[in-house]
Amino acid sequence: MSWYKKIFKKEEKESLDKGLEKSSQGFFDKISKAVVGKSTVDEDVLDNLEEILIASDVGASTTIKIIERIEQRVARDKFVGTDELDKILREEITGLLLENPHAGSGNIDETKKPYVIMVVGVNGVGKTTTIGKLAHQFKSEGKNVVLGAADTFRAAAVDQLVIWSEIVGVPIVKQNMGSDPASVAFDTVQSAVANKADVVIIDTAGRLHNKINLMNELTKIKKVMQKVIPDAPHEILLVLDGSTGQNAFEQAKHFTAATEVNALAVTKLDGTAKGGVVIGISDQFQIPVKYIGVGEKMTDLQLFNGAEFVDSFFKKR
Ligand SMILES: Nc1nc2c(ncn2[C@@H]2O[C@H](COP(=O)(O)OP(=O)(O)OP(=O)(O)O)[C@@H](O)[C@H]2O)c(=O)[nH]1
Ligand SMILES: [Mg+2]
Repeated sequence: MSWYKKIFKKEEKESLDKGLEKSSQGFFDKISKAVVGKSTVDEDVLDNLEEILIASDVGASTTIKIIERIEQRVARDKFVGTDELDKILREEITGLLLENPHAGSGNIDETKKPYVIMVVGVNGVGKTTTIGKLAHQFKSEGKNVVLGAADTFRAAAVDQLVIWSEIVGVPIVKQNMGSDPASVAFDTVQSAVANKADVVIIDTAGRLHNKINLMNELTKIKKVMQKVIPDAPHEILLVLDGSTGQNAFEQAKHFTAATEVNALAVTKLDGTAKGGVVIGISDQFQIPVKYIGVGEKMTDLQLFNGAEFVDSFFKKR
C-alpha cells in the first residue's frame, strides 16, 4: 500500500482538514488579496505569490522552485487567468511533493522483527506524544509494541510514557530517573526480542543540536542496541514542531547533519498557521516526512500524504 495510493478514510480526511484550518485560511485570504483587480498572472501577481509562500513558512528555496514552475506554466499556457491560479499552484506543489522521497509502502519494514524506532528531537516538540500515538496505530494494526523509556533525564518523562503505555495498553521497559539511557534502550530491545515483539519505540530526552554530549549520547544508545540487533535502529524519527516555522527547518538541518535521521514527523499543525512548513521540509531534506501531528489525542497522528495534504491546505473556508 503506497502512501499516495492509500485512500484516506473520511474521518482521517476530516481531521486533516480541521488540523490545517488555520494554515489554509491565512493562505487563501492572502491569495485572494494578491489577485484582486488582476485578470492574468503577471509579474506583479507572481511577486505577491512569492511573498505569500514565504509568509506561509514554505521556505525561500522551495518558494523559488514553485514560482519558477508557475512562471513556466504561465509562459506555456498564455493568458492564464487569476481564477486558475490556485488550481495551477495546487498542481505544482503536489507535483513537487510527489517527486520528493516519501515513506514508501506501508508504515514500517515488516521484514525487520522487531522493527526498532528511535525518536529524537529538541525539548517539547512532541516526541513522547508522538510515541503514544504511534503505539496506538501499530497496536490497532494488530502489532505487538514495546516502549522504551530512555528519557531518564527529567523526573516526569518516564511517568509520561508510562501513562501513554497504560492508555494504549502496551508494555514499557523503564529504569529509574537518572539511569543510563543506553542501558534502558538495551533492556528494551532485549525484552522485545525475547517476547517476539513487532515494533520497539525508544523515547529519548529532548536535546539541543549544539550540546555535543547529548548528541553523542544518541550514538551511544544506537551502538548499544546494535549489540542485540545489528541493524537497529531501523528508523531514526526526528520530531519537529511545525508551529515553530523556520525554527523547525534549522533543527532539521542540524539533527540530520549529526545523526542518520531517516524519517520526519511534523507535529502541532493544528492551532498554527505555519502548515506550509511541511511543504518546505519535505522538499528541502531528502528524508521523507512520514507522519504529521494534528492534535493531542491518540488518534491525531497521520501518515503524511502529499496529495491529501495539499488538498486540505487549499481548502476554501
Ligand atoms: N496541539 C497539539 N499538541 C501536541 C501535538 N503533539 C504534541 N503536542 C503537545 O505538545 C506538548 C509537548 O509534547 P511532548 O510529547 O511531551 O514533547 P517531548 O518532545 O516529548 O518533550 P520533552 O520530553 O520535554 O523533550 C504536550 O502538551 C503535547 O500534548 C500535536 O500534534 N498537536
Ligand atoms: Mg518527552
